[in-house]
Amino acid sequence: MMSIKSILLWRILPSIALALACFVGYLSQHELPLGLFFTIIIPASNGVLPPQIFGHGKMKGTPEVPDDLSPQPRPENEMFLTLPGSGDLMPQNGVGMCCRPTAYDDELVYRSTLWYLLLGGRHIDGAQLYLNSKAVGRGIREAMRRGVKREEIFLTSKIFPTHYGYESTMKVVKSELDDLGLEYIDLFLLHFPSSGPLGSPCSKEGKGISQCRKETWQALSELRNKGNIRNAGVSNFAVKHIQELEAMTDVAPVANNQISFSPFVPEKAMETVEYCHQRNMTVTAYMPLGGQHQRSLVMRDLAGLSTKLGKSVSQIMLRWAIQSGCAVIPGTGNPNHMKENLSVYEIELSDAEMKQINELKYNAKGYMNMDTNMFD
Ligand SMILES: NC(=O)c1ccc[n+]([C@@H]2O[C@H](COP(=O)([O-])OP(=O)(O)OC[C@H]3O[C@@H](n4cnc5c(N)ncnc54)[C@H](OP(=O)(O)O)[C@@H]3O)[C@@H](O)[C@H]2O)c1
Ligand SMILES: *[C@@H]1O[C@H](CO)[C@@H](O)[C@H](O)[C@H]1NC(C)=O
Ligand SMILES: CC(=O)N[C@H]1CO[C@H](CO)[C@@H](O)[C@@H]1O
Repeated sequence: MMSIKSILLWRILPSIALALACFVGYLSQHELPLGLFFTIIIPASNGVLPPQIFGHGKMKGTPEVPDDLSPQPRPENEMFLTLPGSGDLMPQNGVGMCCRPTAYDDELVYRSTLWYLLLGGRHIDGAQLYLNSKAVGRGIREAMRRGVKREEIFLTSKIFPTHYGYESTMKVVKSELDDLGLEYIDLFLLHFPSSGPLGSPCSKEGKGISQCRKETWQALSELRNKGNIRNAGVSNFAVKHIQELEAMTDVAPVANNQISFSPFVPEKAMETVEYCHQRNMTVTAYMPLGGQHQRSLVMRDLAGLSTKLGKSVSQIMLRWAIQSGCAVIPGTGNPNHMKENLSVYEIELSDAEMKQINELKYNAKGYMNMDTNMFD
């Protein structure tokens, strides 16, 4: 008879190793293994069955959109940022399409997109990495069928660094357009400065990451001239990465940098935002409440202001980012949260209140900093 120890050693451990090996093998055969990883891990770690494995349309969180719901008026006092080059207007208040379980169930993504547009929102933040562009596109097209104008919608997508390279960028933008079922994308970003140890079609030709970013930018500039995308931008870029692109000739201006921004980001990220503003680039702030550690402190320290204004701390922080000259893209699949988040156009913080928030500089310890120099 085998002992428990030897069963564990000879039967169970090898099975686990085999399962892991199959999983890793499966991931590496897939178009965007990292994206697939998130679509499985994010629902699983929230105790939800991953739709990529167990099927879409089973998750709760976003109710069906009534057939007779027509477009509601856009929010009053809506604010916009002007993109350099095209002069396009980007609504400062958007919705994000990643990183929560409901962002990986295609049926819920379809509903969230449709809810958001019918409730009057117009700025949607997507990406190749989120693997949900087909569902976002279905939602947009259904909203258009119900009367929302395409020209009013501002849609962002992003190319992941594992796809950097001239030819590959051409393919990714085409495949995003096919998935979305749209004629053009409003803003297309380089998602990160680098893929770290993971390669790209460009790096496999022996080129360095800086060269690969430039070739990707060249391709985006040409796609912009052809009208496939209306603006080109970057995400998580530090000043030095932006300057490389600014030094190129006959290419698109850098229209946007999407980075993590709150009063708690390190000095380097603050400087990046200042630099972008000086250069008239627009900035989109994600994680405006900081990381988990800052979030609890901010809740405590802004409780008074929250009571005084009759608005939640989250709303105050979204408004802080807007009044700091940035766009925000809070993620939610819940129509009630969408309404709350869109209502930040109703608040206005005084100079003294803005100053009070700017001064909430907790130490950035434990801060998850995706913005700068991640891998270089
Ligand atoms: N470029 C990049 O590298 C990068 C990185 C991270 C994120 N992003 C973008 O930024 C977006 C936002 O990401 P984030 O990290 O800042 O996350 P977040 O939007 O701050 O957090 C989303 C969470 O907040 C909840 N929520 C939303 N509205 C709410 C409300 N009114 N009341 C209570 N809870 C509410 C959502 O749950 P419910 O669904 O239940 O509402 C969800 O769990 C992403 O979707 C993505 O588009 C970009
Ligand atoms: C930014 O815009 C302002 C106002 O339109 C203009 O005066 C300034 O020259 C621009 N700066 C750059 C760096 O383009
Ligand atoms: C009221 C409000 O502003 N709610 C949410 C808006 O979106 C953020 C996500 O960035 C949530 O955390 C807030 O609770």
